[in-house]
Amino acid sequence: MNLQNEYLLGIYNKVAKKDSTEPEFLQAVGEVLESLEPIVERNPEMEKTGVIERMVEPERTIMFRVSWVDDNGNVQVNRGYRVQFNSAIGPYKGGCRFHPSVNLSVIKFLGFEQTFKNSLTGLPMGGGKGGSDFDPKGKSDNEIMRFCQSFMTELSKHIGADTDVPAGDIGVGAREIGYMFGQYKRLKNEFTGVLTGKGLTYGGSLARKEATGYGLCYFTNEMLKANNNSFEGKTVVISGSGNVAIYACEKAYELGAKVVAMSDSNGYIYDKDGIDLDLMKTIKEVERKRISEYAVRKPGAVYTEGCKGIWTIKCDIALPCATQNELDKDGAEALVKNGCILVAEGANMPSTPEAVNTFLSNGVLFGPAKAANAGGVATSGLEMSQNSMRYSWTFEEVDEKLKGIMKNIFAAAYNASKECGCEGNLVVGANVAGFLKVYDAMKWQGVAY
Ligand code: NDP
Ligand code: 2IT
Repeated sequence: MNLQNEYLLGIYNKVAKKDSTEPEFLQAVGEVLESLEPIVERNPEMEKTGVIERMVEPERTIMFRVSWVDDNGNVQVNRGYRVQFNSAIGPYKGGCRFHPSVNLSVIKFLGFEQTFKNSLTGLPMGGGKGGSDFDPKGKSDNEIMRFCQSFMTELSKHIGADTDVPAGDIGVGAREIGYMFGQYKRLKNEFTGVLTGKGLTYGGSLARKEATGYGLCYFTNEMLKANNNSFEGKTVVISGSGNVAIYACEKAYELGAKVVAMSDSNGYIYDKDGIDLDLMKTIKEVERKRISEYAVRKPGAVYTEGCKGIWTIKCDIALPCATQNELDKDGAEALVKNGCILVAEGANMPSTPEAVNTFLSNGVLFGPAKAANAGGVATSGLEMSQNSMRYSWTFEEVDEKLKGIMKNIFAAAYNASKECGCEGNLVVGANVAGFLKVYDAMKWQGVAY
């Protein structure tokens, strides 16, 4: 962290003191405050509104017990979270994550970033995030259902189609959303668009499943186009093998690239002939098995234990799509050494601050998460619109809108970077462009809530 502006440094120091046990949250706040330096210096009146001080404190933090009965009849207890971060520009909106690493720091960093990401989409959505330290791995379908029902029994008291609209994230896909939606409907006797990422037979949007990965590639394509380049003939490495990674892989192929590596939390596979996406989907989406299984079934593919080694594979484009801080300085240096020209983040905050600096100082084109992975929540916004209209658009209609939104986000971030005097630095550009709309809304809505 390298904050010079006294006012912003003061805000950071207060947060660092108050939330000293929340490293991920501090990391996310530090990055945004750094980006705001040029505009705060140009607009000293910003200080008087106290908007930035308010932005770093969530409007509401809900923590709750989730108890459920496992298949052996034993009672299990997990902790549930919903952080309603900012509702200045619309109802709280953001996913729920089920993973043993979930804690308040992780949910707060995600909710904080979501506020600016949602602003960038141009749609009227505030920021929120939720989840639980529940580990879905190895659980039976019935256990997943009972957990989701218990989680929603409490969550339902705090959400609503015009209040807070959760969705998926790590460990929460169509199956979990279905169980949670069913429980919400039972409790409230209401069929509303209270969750997004729903199944297509009960209010889901076409192209939502594909949206984050496709959007990431549309955004990457804009970055490449601005540099007179394209996906055609490029070698791509993608970390993760979940929802975002799989559909990023699909779109990268469609745009003419070859994807040679993917991973999970145990290890990575390298397939020099290009990943067989149908096989990957079968193993990951249908059978829910480990990625090592891919190397067992695909001749020529190699599996390596441990996930960080994936960044040592030579590629033109790297798309980290697994989790926060998965790409550190060593990984970034390996990518630079091997001639990587572009890194775009499908996951939230996958690159450590040192990795980001390594990319920026070595001329690697860098697409930060808030902008590059906003296609998922943007399409959730489109699902909300369709639910409100009681109407559905075709796959092509949603996909076209998604493309347009990613194009606009790139333009907004690029232009903001130019105005801040660091043309092409999309970290600064995305933070500033996302911030300005929320700033204005908070300023005009006054101080007391
Ligand atoms: P999934 O649960 O579908 O997939 C997650 C993938 O990341 C899996 O391959 C998983 O491996 C791997 N992973 C998870 N945690 C770790 C870890 N601690 N170390 C190494 N690998 C890990 O989630 P998504 O694809 O939906 O989400 C991936 C990322 O994208 C997250 O950062 C999420 O916040 C972000 N994102 C998701 C959006 C969405 O619409 N779903 C939208 C925008 C961002 P394993 O199976 O071994 O756990
Ligand atoms: O991080 C994210 O943007 C998501 N997990 C998607 C949120 C959403 O509401 O679709």
